[in-house]
Parts: sequence; C-alpha cells; structure tokens
Amino acid sequence: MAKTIIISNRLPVQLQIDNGSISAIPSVGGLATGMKSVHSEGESLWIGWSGLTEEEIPEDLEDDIDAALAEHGSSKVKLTAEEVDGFYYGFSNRTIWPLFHYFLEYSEFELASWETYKAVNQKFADAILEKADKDDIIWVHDYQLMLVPRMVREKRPETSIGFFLHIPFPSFEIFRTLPWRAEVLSGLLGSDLIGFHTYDYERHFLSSIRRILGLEVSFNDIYLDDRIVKVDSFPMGIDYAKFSEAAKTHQSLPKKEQSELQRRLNKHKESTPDAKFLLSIDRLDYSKGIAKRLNAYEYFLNKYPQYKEKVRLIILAVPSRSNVPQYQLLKKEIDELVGRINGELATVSWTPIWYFYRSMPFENLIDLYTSCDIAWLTPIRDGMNLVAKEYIATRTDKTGVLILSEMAGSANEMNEALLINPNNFEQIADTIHRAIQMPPKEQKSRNDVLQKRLERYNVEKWANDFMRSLTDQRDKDPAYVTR
Ligand code: GDG
Repeated sequence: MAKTIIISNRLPVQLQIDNGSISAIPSVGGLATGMKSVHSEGESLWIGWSGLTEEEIPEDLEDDIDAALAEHGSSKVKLTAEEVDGFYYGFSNRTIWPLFHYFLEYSEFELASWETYKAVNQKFADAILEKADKDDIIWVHDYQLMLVPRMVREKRPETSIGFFLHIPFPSFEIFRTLPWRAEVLSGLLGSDLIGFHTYDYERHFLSSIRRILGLEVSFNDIYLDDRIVKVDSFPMGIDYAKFSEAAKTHQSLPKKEQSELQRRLNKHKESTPDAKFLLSIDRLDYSKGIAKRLNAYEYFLNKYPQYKEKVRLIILAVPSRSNVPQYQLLKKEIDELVGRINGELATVSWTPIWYFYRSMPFENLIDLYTSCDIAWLTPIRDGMNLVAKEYIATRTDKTGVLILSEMAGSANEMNEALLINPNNFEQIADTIHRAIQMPPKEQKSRNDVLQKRLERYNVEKWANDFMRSLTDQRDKDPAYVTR
C-alpha cells in the first residue's frame, strides 16, 4: 500500500534520554498537529532530524532510539554538530531566514555554509530514497530543505513530490541577491506541487522563476521540458477544536484547579476591573517586531496618558536560535527596553510590562489567550502567524480584540481584525485606544466572522487540500500515467 512520506528539519517527537532509557514525546507544534490527519499510523512515515547530534547519541542506544521513533512513525536523519552548525544555524538561519523576511542586511552569503546545506539536503534526500517505495507520495516542508525535491526527482523521476514553504517568499529584487538563487529555484522545481501561505508569495516565486530561470509560466503552472510544476497558495489553519475546547474546559475549572498564572491574572483583574491586558506571544525573533512593539507601547502611553496604570502588556518571548548572534543582540535589546520602560513608567501599584522569556506549557498559553482583552501582534514579516488565529479560537464568549500587522500572512484572511503597519506608531497608538474602547457588540460581530472562517478552514483541511492537489497533479503527469 502506498504511503505518504513527510519530511521536515525536525521530527514531530522530542527524544528524551534518561539514565539510558529512551522516550519519544510527541511535539505539540502547529506542523505536527496539522499533519496528524496525513500522518496516521501505518500509512505514513515522517523523516527528520531528532534534535540530538551524532555526538550526543550514545552508540549503544542507537537501536533503542530508532525503535522509539518507529513507534511514532518516525525515522531520523543523523547529523553531526558541524553539519547542524553549517546547515541549520548557518545557511538556513543566517542566510535564508533573514533574506526571505526582507532583513537583507542580516543575510550572510558564505560558501562553506551553502556547501553544508547542500550536503545535508542530500542526506535528507538519501533518507527518503532509502525508505520510499515506488508509489509513495513525498511531502517536503520548509526552507531548510529546498534542494531535496530535485535530489529525489533525479533518482526517482516518476515520484510524486510536494513542497510547502512556511515562511514568506520574497520579491524578485530581494531573492536575486542570493548567490545560489538559480540552484535553490531549480531544487524546488523537482516538486510537482509547490505551496505557499499566500497568493503574494506565490506571485513573487513565479516572478523569480520567469526572470532568473527564464521558464514559461502560465497562470500557476510552470512548464519544464518533461513536466508541469503547479504552484498554489494554501493558507495554513489551526486545530480550531483543540483551542476552543481547551478554552471552554479552562473556563469551567474550579478555582483550586486553576494555575498559579491564572490566579494571579484573576487577582489583578479583580483589583482593577477597568484595566486591560494586552498580549503578545512570539518566538524571540527579529522578524516578529518585538523591540519595535515595545517602543510603540511607550509611544502609546505617552500619547494616551489616561491609560497609565490601566493597561498591562504581557510579552511572552519564546527562546529561539540563541546560537545565532542576531538573536543574542535582540535578546539584549529587548531586556534593556523592558527594563527602561518599566523603570521609567512603573508606579508602586503598576508594572507596565510583564515580560516572560521562556516557553510555557499549553495550559498557560490558554490562560493567557483567555484572560487578555487584546492580542497585539506586530511582525515586521511573518509567513502566516498562527498565534493570531489561536487567540481568536479561544474567545469562547466572542469578546476580545485582535490587533494584527498587515505584514503577517494571516492578515489576508483576518480582515475583521484591526490591521496596522508595524512601523506606524501613530496608527498603532490610535488603534490600541480604539481597541480598548471597542463596544463588546462590535467585538463579538467581528470575532463571530473570524471564528467561523477559522473553524471551516482548519489545519486538517489545509493538509488535505494540499494532498488532494498533489495527487491531482500526479494523475495529470504523463510520466506517472504512462508508467
Ligand atoms: C513558522 C512561520 C508560520 C508559542 N509560544 C509557546 C507556544 N507557541 C506556539 C503557538 C503557535 C506556534 O508556537 C508559533 O507559530 P507562529 O505561526 O506564530 O510562528 P513561527 O514559530 O515563526 O512559525 C510562521 C508557521 O511557521 C506555520 O507555517 O505561521 O509565519 O514563521 O502554534 O501556540 N506553544 C507552547 N508554549 C509556548 O510558550 N506550548
């Protein structure tokens, strides 16, 4: 029976080695959840890096690790610390990530890390070739693996291969600066179907295909000598039921079962009933605009001083890529900004910013989503931004206001949110004021539309739509049909 092979940089499970005993814990991330419907037992295999380098895996535990992963339909690609450094921290996160998020000045073009990226992509492709049977369908994920589709196609011309990019695809003017631009495009063109979150990313990609490779493009089809590659947009949704059910359960919890965080949030709400909580949750990443958001918050408090002592900004910044210098500098900048703003504006009874630099358990995430009156997300660039969708899904009584950057892919589907330009402090200050003043009736009518849309186009539908489009494409491919 044909199976689906999913391939991404990280596996959907976390390995834990404790006194020689191995366990694999399923991850709760969006991709892992989204692929659940595709990654059902027995019919699919997930290939990726386990998160431990070869040096960190004791040789005598190798078989046990493979067995633990196999229980979750997973198989690991072995990477050395040096490979992780050049491939992941290097080319993926110091070249592609900044470039594709329009941070051209952060993008490093180093031949050595490009060479490692190629070699590691080949390792992933070899792992697929070793495990894939003739009729299997292959779905490759994200910017770390853009060369894999071509590498697999070269050895197995008839295989059905899909690729999905989770981050923006930049405009031609940005993409053309990459020294290895043609190789990256040609790597992606090994696919039968290439998916993006938005129509804009799709258009940018097609424009680079025309101008860099000179290929013929008609609507969303790219004509190669022997095949047609289809390009389309598939905006990723969330597991809507999971978030809305968690919020309902959470609200019915008796006081003694509530988390410490929830009790503290309640206490503050009771002591200042007209106070408002603003919330932002992101990985600590320069693309998320956290430092700019802090400056905009200070601007807002100075423009609307009546809200001093009345609003609190909760910032949850999740540690990310802390081996990359830009992330270390950003962490320092944010620490200093929070310290300065709190130092200058705080009173004995009011701290303007509550700053958490950590990852929180899912239950606490729900505490925050359900307790905060306004979610304020201001990425400078963001492929989609699932946090915006999750916040809306948890608003069971339909109150709450979402202020969202128009630079996030999700803004395309969330017109009922208050959309802002993250660089326009004047507009941001006025929008926070508007959000605080928004009558509950208006909040409910906006959120009602948003919730219905998110519930309908959930992550399962996203995965199924992509798979359907990929199989349709395969059925049209002459190489497959005449086989
Ligand atoms: C990339 C693209 C695109 C966050 N903090 C905690 C936590 N989270 C979860 C959220 C959400 C996920 O992490 C973050 O997803 P985003 O979409 O907001 O952002 P990226 O991590 O940058 O993801 C992005 C996405 O891929 C999918 O294609 O939307 O544009 O950059 O699900 O809930 N979860 C827990 N604790 C935390 O502290 N448990």
